[in-house]
Amino acid sequence: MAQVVPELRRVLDDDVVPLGLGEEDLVELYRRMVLLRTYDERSVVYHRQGRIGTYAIFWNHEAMQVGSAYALADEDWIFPSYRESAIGLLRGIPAATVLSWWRGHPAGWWNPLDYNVASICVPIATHVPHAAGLAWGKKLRGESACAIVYFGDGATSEGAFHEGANFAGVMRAPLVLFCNNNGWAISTPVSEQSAAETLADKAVGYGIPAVRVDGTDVLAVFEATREAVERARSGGGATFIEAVSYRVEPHATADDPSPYIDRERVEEERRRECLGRYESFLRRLGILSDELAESVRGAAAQTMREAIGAAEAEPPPDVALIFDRTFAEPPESFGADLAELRRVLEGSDG
Ligand SMILES: Cc1ncc(C[n+]2csc(CCOP(=O)(O)OP(=O)(O)O)c2C)c(N)n1
Ligand SMILES: [Mg+2]
Repeated sequence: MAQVVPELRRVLDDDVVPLGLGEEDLVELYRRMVLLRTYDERSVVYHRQGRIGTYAIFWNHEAMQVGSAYALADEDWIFPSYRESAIGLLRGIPAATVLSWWRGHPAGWWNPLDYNVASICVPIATHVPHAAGLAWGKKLRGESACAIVYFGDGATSEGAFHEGANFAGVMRAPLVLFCNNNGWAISTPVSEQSAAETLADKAVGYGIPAVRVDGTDVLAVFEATREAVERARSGGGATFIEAVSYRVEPHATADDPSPYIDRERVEEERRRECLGRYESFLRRLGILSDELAESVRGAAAQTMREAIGAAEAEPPPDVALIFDRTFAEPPESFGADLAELRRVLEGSDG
């Protein structure tokens, strides 16, 4: 029977490099974490300037996203939730595209086949069955690719999570179920979300092996995901990874966590946030110099400056888009509705 070891796996504190990772990999992991960190911090500023709408902050989630994605091959599929909105950057999706998504602009959507990255999923857990189905399809076709699906602690209470996990377990689908357990589903703590001792326990009921890992330890996340990917490719089916952290920022820019959050815990977690921890590790190993850190940060800042410029240069979408792609054969009334909408908009300043 599948069993869960409740302890969290950690690597960074031991100053050992996981087998198979060279210095170049370690620097590349750093570059990717800085890119996501910069994306996130710029997005919050961009939101404050009123240039994007509500934004789901992922500060201190970078180790989970970068470490897990680094264990994948390009043929493997990524199914992000809104918390992993920028994970496609690691697959070459332009930052301007993701910024446009948050601007609600049609330039913010991409063809998933171009990057093997599915659309960003906002409804909680509804993408878990999609990912399970895609992974099963890969297996049916005899392809070696697998899929990874990201979701939060709260998502493990949703029906779609259980349907997807059961399906992946029964079909031995090559799927990595990656649970970002950041302690909160908006204002609901994990303790009120589930009576299970750990969220990884839920995988046991579906016959899926599970592992718990320190979500702020990029190398531990990488190792756990690499094992899950190896299992998936070798016909061993799905794995559940519970990556544990603590949300130190609001759920999203529209949230005020002050009435419910544990402020002391936030301060404590901020002191051991994932990028700083990884930087210290690299410095202890003599891999990261001030010059290298500065050039990596400079490159990420430049990427974001250009991306913001490119997103803002997008012309406003035509309102006809509201009616496009809703029906294969649109009802006749749409013509009149669109004409009415144009008439109203022309009469207003918008
Ligand atoms: C099906 C569905 N129900 C409710 C919501 C509203 N909602 C948005 S985020 C959220 C909390 C999700 O928490 P968790 O799964 O832990 O993910 P996190 O935001 O912490 O990454 C909820 C309930 C939603 N988006 N979709
Ligand atoms: Mg959560």
